[in-house]
Amino acid sequence: MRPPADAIGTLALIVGVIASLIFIGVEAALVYAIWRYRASRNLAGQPATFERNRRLEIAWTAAPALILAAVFVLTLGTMAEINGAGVAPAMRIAATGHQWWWEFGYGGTKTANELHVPVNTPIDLDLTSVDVIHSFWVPELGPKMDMLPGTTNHLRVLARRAGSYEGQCAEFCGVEHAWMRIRVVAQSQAEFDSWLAAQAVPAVTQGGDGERVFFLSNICVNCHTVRGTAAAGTAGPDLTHVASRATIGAGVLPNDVARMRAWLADPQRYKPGSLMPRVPLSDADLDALAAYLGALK
Ligand code: HEC
Ligand SMILES: [Cu+2]
Repeated sequence: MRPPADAIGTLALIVGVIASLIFIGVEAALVYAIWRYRASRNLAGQPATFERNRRLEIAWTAAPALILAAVFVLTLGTMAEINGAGVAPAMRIAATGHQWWWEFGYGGTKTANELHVPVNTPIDLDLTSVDVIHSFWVPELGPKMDMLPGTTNHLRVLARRAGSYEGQCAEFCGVEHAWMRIRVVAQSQAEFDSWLAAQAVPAVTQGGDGERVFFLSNICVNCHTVRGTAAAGTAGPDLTHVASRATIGAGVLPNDVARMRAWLADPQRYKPGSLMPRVPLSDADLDALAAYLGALK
């Protein structure tokens, strides 16, 4: 199957051409009428009036009806195609909206904000939300679809070429809606397999200062999971391999140790209203914590 976005693009092109032809026809008739019946031609008397021109009325009722019927049939075909057209998905990925980040589940392996997919492979995303209505939209991959609390919607996506694709929550979902970006990384099947295998591995215990701070007073671990450790919170993104992601906070900062430290020092500075509170920590603790998270590759 071709990418759903291509099917939508073709339909948009056809409708655009039809609309352009109508526009040109109407404008041409208008210009002609202005010229033909201009005042300087000084035609005598009242202009002719037309009442009950049956042929004309049938024509201007039937023509739009036929055009719309054609567009309707094409739209039904496109809808069937973007839903998969009977092609079974090669893979299902759970995608859950949170205020204001994305959770992706590959079986038991959870990750956040960065969706990895094998290239040229039909994939169904099972979309839901844990809080308000979000909407998953990566324009180059497929249509947008709402994520509703309590139900699961299915969205077919397919990436034709390897590379990264940008997306965005498309349903206003609160103050940080604008910083709810999606990054999709499409990879060859082999690259994808090794990425997923690496994500599935639990974190190794580092035993350093940063790890101690992370578990301190049960603050971070109350909200975050690091698989392989006692940290099992679910209010925030899974951090098991947080350093493997390109950005922090659903796109708000590029991901490196310096920016990680800045984020931890005050998430509210970068994402005001974000559901991660500012945790007061000493400079030394921040350094150690950023180094710990930076090693969670
Ligand atoms: C009350 C729950 C809560 C606490 C406590 C908390 N966080 Fe968070 N954290 C979140 C949420 C929610 C997000 C997502 C913020 C967003 O992107 O809008 C987040 C995001 C993050 C991110 C970015 C993850 C990503 O994928 O971009 C890191 C790193 C992080 N937290 C580390 C920590 C550390 C370290 C602590 C302890 C000092 C901590 N958090 C305490 C809820 C919490
Ligand atoms: Cu949203």
